Amino acid sequence: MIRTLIAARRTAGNVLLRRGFSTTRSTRDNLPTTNSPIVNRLNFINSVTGSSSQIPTYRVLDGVGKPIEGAELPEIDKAFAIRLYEKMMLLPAMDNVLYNIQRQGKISFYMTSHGEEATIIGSAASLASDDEILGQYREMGALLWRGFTIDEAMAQCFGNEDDTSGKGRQMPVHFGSPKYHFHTISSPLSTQIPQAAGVGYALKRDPQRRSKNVAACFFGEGAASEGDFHAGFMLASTIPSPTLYICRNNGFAISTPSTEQYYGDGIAARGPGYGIDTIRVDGNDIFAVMNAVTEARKRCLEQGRAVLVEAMTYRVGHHSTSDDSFAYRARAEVEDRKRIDNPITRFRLFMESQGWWNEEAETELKARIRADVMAAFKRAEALKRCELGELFTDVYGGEEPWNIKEQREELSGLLKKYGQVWEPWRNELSKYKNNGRDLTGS
Ligand SMILES: Cc1ncc(C[n+]2csc(CCOP(=O)(O)OP(=O)(O)O)c2C)c(N)n1
Ligand SMILES: [Mg+2]
Repeated sequence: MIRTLIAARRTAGNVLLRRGFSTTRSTRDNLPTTNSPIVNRLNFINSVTGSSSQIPTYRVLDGVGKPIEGAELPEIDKAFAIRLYEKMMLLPAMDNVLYNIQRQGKISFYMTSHGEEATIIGSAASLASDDEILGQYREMGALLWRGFTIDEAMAQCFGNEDDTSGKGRQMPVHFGSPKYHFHTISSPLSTQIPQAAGVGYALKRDPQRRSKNVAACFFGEGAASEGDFHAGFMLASTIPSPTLYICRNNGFAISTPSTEQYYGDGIAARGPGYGIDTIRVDGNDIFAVMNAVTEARKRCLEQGRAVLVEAMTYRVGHHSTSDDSFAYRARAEVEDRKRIDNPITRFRLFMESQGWWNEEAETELKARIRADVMAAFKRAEALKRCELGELFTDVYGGEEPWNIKEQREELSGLLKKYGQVWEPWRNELSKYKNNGRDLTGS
């Protein structure tokens, strides 16, 4: 059968040649649906670099904050450097307090950014303040960079009446802010990845924002194992949009190390598969992150296409307050990473080498930040929750549907019956503004 087919093809080729065609399909240098060159050797590939080496990691500052030979520093002055450093330092200060508050049972949950300060602040500082951010959950620093206050962050975590993110209806760290173009975090992993491709496309279609804004999407290397990663990349690749994907590769997805998360060359190797410009960067080097994100953003806008940045870092903290990471990794490994590759220390050493920072400034900053965070915590703790009836608002636009009405009436009935006579309910009601009277009517 095969021999017959080959013979038929040869005959067809000869016929074409005899009719004056200079080439046949089998002798052209590529096939009709691809520009791939024809070769005569079996060449299996398993690397996007062309050799079998891994994609390199871009770096500007070495482990002790010294610029590496030939690397370009971002153009920043002392004031901007101090702003970066202050925000990097604010993150662990807030993380430590909020983590402990959760341990005291005052908030239900928390997630820290320990170890990822350079990736988060460096990226945020390289975006325009009105670029749309779609985060995963560890990106509180991007909001703080844009002007979200410590009070606002505390209010969200406490779910109190000042919570501008969601009136206390979301879990802690599920921030959102239309004012700061920060789309509300949602717990199911990777949903933000296809959504970002859509946001990028909407930006491209808007004459006011076309070539001006990108959709910046943060996700973890673990989230990249979800189907939505591929759906999102497919969308951004085939329906081009200025979507800037920033993967925080911190080595863990809760207890699953990245070595069990993929067999290929990290997340970066997937970008070229989708025809997406890609770079891998040292995520503990704030200057490398800034240069990479600045260039990636420029490409997004100039080409109207997605770009991928994979920031290599290490999750120093536990995954969340629901995790004890020493159950699956050695304490010594974490201590080593904290010491050797600390993104904050690296940047501080650079600042000191420029004469922009010293011990005195460090002591003053730490004391000021600590006082600010503690004061915000006290204020947040003293505030009540929103009115209980807010539980039912903002679910749908337009007229309230019957099912929401029915649920409100049911709760209202139960509260009238048991709200004051049963102690757990009485205690709980006292935490709401007006003690739930908007529903009980008394
Ligand atoms: C669809 C879905 N599956 C599982 C989870 C549970 N979960 C929450 S965070 C997480 C790990 C994510 O790891 P990664 O994306 O690397 O982010 P990191 O926590 O390291 O920042 C998992 C499995 C979830 N929230 N959603
Ligand atoms: Mg991770």
